[in-house]
Amino acid sequence: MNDGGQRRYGPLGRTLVIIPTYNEAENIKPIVSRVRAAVPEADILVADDNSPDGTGKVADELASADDQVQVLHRKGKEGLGAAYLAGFRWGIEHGYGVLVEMDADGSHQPEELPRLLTALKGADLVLGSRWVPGGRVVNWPKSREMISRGGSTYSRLLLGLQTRDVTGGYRAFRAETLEGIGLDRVASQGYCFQVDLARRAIDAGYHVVEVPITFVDREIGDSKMSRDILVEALWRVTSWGVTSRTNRVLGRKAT
Ligand SMILES: Nc1nc2c(ncn2[C@@H]2O[C@H](COP(=O)(O)OP(=O)(O)OP(=O)(O)O)[C@@H](O)[C@H]2O)c(=O)[nH]1
Ligand SMILES: [Mg+2]
Repeated sequence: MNDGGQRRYGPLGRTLVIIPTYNEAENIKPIVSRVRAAVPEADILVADDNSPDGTGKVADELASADDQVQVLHRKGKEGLGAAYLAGFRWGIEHGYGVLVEMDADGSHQPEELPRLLTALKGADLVLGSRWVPGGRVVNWPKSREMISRGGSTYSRLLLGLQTRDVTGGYRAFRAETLEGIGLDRVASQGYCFQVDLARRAIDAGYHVVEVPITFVDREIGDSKMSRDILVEALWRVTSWGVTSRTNRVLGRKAT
């Protein structure tokens, strides 16, 4: 599988952009219209966790006005990872060949999506990357940048990955890659969700490509980032690193 890109890749198939939302009532409309303008052939699935601010209702209005917009209403706040896993399953069941992850708050610019999709023609997974040449962050406080860069570096070193940005959430997957990773085993909680998906794809030998992106800090709405989420990510990544090293020493297969 990881043949340095020499393998022949099948056609991409239909694209589904999954946008998880929790209290993004003001952001959802502009982001949906930007996606529709940037990639008119792609469909959109808003995965809302019953946001108290009525995001789900706004999304329903968008969906009723546009056949290419759908809404997955979920019972309550279960975290970004669980919303994405539900969105991936929905997309695979509905026959999409490409599943895209994108935040609702404008940090991931829809206008950059065509570049990710072009790269996916010769890859199994494309990561929008802030930390490769050409990638950058705009309006992020230095403290946030330090946490994100530090988290990526720590995860890379501990898990032995070459990838520069393992925590980012702007990604395009082939459906076969998600099926091959085995979604049932992915840790769905908090920020380590992105790390877990990336490391599983890399460990399974998929061809993972990083494409530089410009990440723009959210202007409207509240961050869901918390100390608990960070602490949880830290211990999980650490335990994966220790387990995979132990397995390597003992000659066992990865879990
Ligand atoms: N469905 C669902 N979506 C969520 C949940 N938590 C976060 N999200 C969404 O996931 C995306 C990323 O969350 P953000 O709060 O922007 O996280 P972040 O980008 O690290 O933090 P800031 O941009 O600084 O606020 C946004 O579209 C959120 O609305 C959740 O529990 N359920
Ligand atoms: Mg954000």
